[in-house]
Amino acid sequence: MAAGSNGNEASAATDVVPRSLNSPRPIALITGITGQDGSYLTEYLLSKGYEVHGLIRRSSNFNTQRINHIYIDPHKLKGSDSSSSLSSTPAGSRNRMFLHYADLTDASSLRRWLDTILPDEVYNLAAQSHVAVSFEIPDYTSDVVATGALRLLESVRSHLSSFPGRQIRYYQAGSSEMFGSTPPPQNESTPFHPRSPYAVAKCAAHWYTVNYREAYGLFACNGILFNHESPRRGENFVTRKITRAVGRIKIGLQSKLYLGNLSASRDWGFAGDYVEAMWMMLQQEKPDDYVVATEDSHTVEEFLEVAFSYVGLKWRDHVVIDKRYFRPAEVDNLKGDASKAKKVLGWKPKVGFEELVRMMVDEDIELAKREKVLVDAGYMDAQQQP
Ligand code: NDP
Ligand code: GDR
Repeated sequence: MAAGSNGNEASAATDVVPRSLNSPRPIALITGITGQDGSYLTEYLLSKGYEVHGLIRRSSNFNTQRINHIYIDPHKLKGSDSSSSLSSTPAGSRNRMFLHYADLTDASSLRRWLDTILPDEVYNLAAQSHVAVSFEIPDYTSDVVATGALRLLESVRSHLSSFPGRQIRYYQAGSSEMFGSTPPPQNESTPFHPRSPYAVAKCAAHWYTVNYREAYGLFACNGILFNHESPRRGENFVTRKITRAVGRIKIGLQSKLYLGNLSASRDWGFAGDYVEAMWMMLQQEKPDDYVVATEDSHTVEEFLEVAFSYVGLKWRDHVVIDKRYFRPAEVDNLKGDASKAKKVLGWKPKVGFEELVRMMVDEDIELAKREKVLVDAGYMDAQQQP
């Protein structure tokens, strides 16, 4: 794996772990393992005793920051033979997370890793997941989000037909964005009315998943997840953009925060809670689709109020509205009805809205303090973010 901070590059290409068909552990394959949800899901599955394989895409920069803390570099394990990466080595037996290069735009790579890893569960989390960016790169977004899901489903189907007797349980990362302009509360029977190329592509992925379930009997589930956030959230989503700014303003590294539409409402939960629901869906007797949400909704302005006031600041002193952050079509109001997930899966969120905001601000204050040390020592410009 590519590890940024300690300078190690444990090449994904060497994480080759041929699996025996009678592995004692359940095996999961995750696309999008380097993303917010991928990192929490990996931690969760490892805690349950799984062997976890992640598909990562090639990047000109290291893209594994969110999972570096989990990775065990086989070269550093005592007694390991660094020339070998097979699971029979001490390194392989102690390390239960493995990374492999693949891409949702490359069907052959998906099929190859399925055939090699022989997973019991496949979680399709990979996506070009930024709604606003999907208006800029609609073709690519559709290729990864919609056709990418189809490529993976088809790879699973053809893999299973080549390995009679094997079973795979498949999770598709669906989104509340699919409901778009349909008014809340939204549940599994609410009609979709997507408002962006991203949301349209997620609708296609949703229906591909339903179709493979109905046509081929695949154990395939759609999780229709409402917004979920954490200190690992990408920095250009509004919640993290706000909490990063709060941290940096509080520590004196910036003074303004440029935002778009403050009146949109979202049902924001904690990502760590939501990955548990993904796993629970795949443990049921029958495959099905589930809405996962807190059932509590707040505007962007309310998020600002809680985040800034938590550290004694007034958001109106710092926020500047910038038209560039408005979208060609907006989703105004999302609030989920997760009663099916609560009843059937026994799932419920543990972290509420204000606790989530405070958790994110706390982490970003600490991050800003570390940045300040670098700025004061002349190693970093205040405008620059590492
Ligand atoms: P992130 O944007 O944090 O992570 C996306 C992941 O997909 C990253 O690992 C990224 O790799 C990977 N990826 C992107 N393009 C490709 C590609 N072409 N091939 C392979 N991998 C690729 O998203 P989240 O973790 O927040 O979300 C996970 C999934 O859930 C996504 O599908 C998202 O659309 C969906 N979702 C998210 C919600 C949320 O509120 N977070 C709500 C509902 C659905 P890299 O690190 O290299 O960029
Ligand atoms: P969303 O999340 O579009 O709901 O998609 P995002 O945080 O990007 O936007 C939420 C709302 O905030 C408004 N907004 C801004 N958004 C961003 N990114 N930047 C700004 O400066 C800004 N100012 C205001 C937006 O207009 C919007 O109304 C997320 C992603 O994780 C998707 O992948 C996922 O499917 C959905 O959540 C559920």
